[in-house]
Amino acid sequence: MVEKTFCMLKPDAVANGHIGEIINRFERVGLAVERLEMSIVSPEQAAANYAEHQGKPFYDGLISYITSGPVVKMIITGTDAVRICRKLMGATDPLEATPGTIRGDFGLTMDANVIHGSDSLQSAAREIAIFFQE
Ligand code: IDP
Ligand code: MG
Repeated sequence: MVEKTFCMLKPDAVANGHIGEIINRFERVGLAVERLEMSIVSPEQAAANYAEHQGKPFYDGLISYITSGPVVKMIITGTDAVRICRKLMGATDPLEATPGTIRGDFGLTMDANVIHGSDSLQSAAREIAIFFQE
């Protein structure tokens, strides 16, 4: 099924100059970038995006990290876009992420793990609304 998903290159990916290389990975499998914007995530957007993690030990650090510098927000479209994006991203912890995945190739720690991607169609719709007011 043709789907839309939300992906965000996190502040470390932007600061380290990996925007182009990461976007290329989505394009080369045949997914399309439908919308793209660089911005700073507001505290309200961060809290809404990570609502499921509120109260966890890493939550405060996660919110300060995701709001710490520019990110690149994207709507990615294509067949099975949600699951294909998650596959290209790799495991949450770069220590577990396979080489060849985005987190495996560009990340070292769970605190700065390069990229966010919606984990379901429902999350994608919710996150697109948070970040693109669609
Ligand atoms: P996901 O990004 O692969 O969907 P989630 O479990 O939804 O992973 O966690 C959201 C984000 O919170 C992760 O990408 C990571 O940046 C951060 N995070 C998750 N678990 C930990 C942890 O145990 N320590 C530090 N940061 C964490
Ligand atoms: Mg998640």
